[in-house]
Formats: sequence, C-alpha cells, structure tokens
Amino acid sequence: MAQKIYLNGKLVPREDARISVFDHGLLYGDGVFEGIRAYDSRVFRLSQHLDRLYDSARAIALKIPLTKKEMEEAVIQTLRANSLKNGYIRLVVTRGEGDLGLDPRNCGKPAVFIIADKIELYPEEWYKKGLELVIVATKRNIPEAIDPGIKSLNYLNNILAKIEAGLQNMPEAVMLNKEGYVAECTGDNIFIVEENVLITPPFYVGILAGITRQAVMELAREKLGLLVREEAFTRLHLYNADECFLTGTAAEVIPVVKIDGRKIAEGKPGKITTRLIKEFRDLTRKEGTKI
Ligand code: PXG
Repeated sequence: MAQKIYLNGKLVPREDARISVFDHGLLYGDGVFEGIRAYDSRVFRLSQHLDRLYDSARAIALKIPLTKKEMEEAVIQTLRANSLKNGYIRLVVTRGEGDLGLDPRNCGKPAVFIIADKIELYPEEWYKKGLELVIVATKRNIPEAIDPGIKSLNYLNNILAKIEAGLQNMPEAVMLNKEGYVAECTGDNIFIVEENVLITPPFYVGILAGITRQAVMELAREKLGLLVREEAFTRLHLYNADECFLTGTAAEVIPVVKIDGRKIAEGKPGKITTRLIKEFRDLTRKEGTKI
C-alpha cells in the first residue's frame, strides 16, 4: 500500500508530499519536531510529546496553526491511513515559505507534516551486549544560545557529535556541556547507577527533557523502589559508574558497557538496567492513546 503523508491538513501520497525550497525549515532549520512511537495500536505518551512540541514552538515564537486536539487527531489519522499498529511518527512544523532573508516575519503560514513509518529497530544484540560510547569534543549547545530543551529542526550540534563518534567507529557520542558536565547523547538521554541510586543530568546542564527519561524515572521509583536523583556529574562518574544506560523514543532503554575504552563495572549490562528495559517494554504495551 502506498504511503500517505499528512501535509497541511491533507493526506497525500509520498510522491506528492513536497515542501518549498524557500521553506525556512530547510533554509535555516527554523522549526520544531517530534519523534513518537506507536506500540500495538497505542501511541506512547502522545500528549506529552504534543506538550513538548507546543512548548518548543512557543520558545521560538512559532504559532502552530492547529490546536493540540486537532494535532492529536492528525497523528491518529495518519497512523490509520497507513494501517500502522507499530511504528514511528515524525511530526514536523516549519516556519513555512519565506524569502532568502532570515526574518521570520516574511514567512507565510507554518507548514505541518506528519510521517508515519515502520520503525527501524536497533540490533537486538545491542540490548544484550550493551553499547560502547565515546565522549566527543563537540560541546552541547549552551542554553543561553540555543536551549537544548527546544526540540528544533536545527540539529547540527548533535550531528557534529554523531560524526565524531562515527569517525571512531562508535555507535553513539556522549556530549558534555561547556563546563564539562555530562549532558546527553545525540538523540538519547543518559543515566548512571551509583550504589543503587539512579542518577541523570538535570535540565540546567542543557538537555532535552526526554519523554522516555521521564517514564524511566517513574518506573525506577514506582516499580523498582529506587532513589532517583537529577544531579550534575562529570565524566569521572561515567567511568566509575556501577551501570550506565541511554533512553530515547527510538532506542527505548539501552545498556552502555564501555566509555572511552573504560569498561563500566564488569563490562556487561547491569541488573537495574536489565530490569528497566523490561519494565519499559511492559509499559509501552500497556498505556497509550488508542489508534
Ligand atoms: N536527547 C535528544 C537530543 C533527543 O533528540 C532524546 C534526548 C530522547 O527524548 P525522548 O523524548 O525520545 O525520550 C532525544 C529524542 C532519531 C530519533 O531518529 C531521535 C529522537 C527521538 C526519536 C528518534 O534518532 N531524539
């Protein structure tokens, strides 16, 4: 069946889903987006993804031409049109078509498009054996310039870090902030376990407020009875952690076993990590907005 894309209020065939070369989303990365997943005909934490999208849009003074309710319906409509029970949803709002100047006042209506596709899962082996990471030289954007809490179309900061990891044949990069505190990876949040306490960097370090990060903090407290702290830490804490893992919509919960050539503990996925992988998978099959 031909893929249908939601574009400015209509479902159109993939070949007809086109955006102007004058769109400021393309010319300047001026826009916002979300990456969302559906599991067994349920969209995981859709309202939280929409809240983040609208908050990001407000931060860049972009008025989304749909209410949250209308946007929710558009997402569901797109999933239905593509008969997807499990999948990945990319929701994008750009500043729209303008001229070759920066000024957003010259842009007409924001463009809204939604792509629903099959999810490209990470190799199962990565979940069993764990990932090796490198800390890269590219620092996470400073909040005073472009706040990493804004999920904007300008992802060059993350892409530069991903390139550095790729040049070293590593699947993912750890980014520090300007002060040297661990921030996050290029498309995932990071957690460590130290003496049975789960620790993740706080917002002020300069991170995206991950929906998976939030869900995992809840599971750790409610299902595992763990102490969870949002606390700044340096790379020394990464090297000496008892466990380490990443969270994100695409990756879910994924173990980390080596960083900068240093084994994390015994170099195997940790007990708490393994339990959280399972709890998170259970949660995604239990809650969510019905398609
Ligand atoms: N940090 C950054 C910089 C992200 O872009 C996350 C953390 C995790 O947030 P969520 O809400 O997903 O738990 C993200 C999210 C992709 C892809 O294609 C990336 C994300 C989401 C979905 C797909 O690599 N990044």
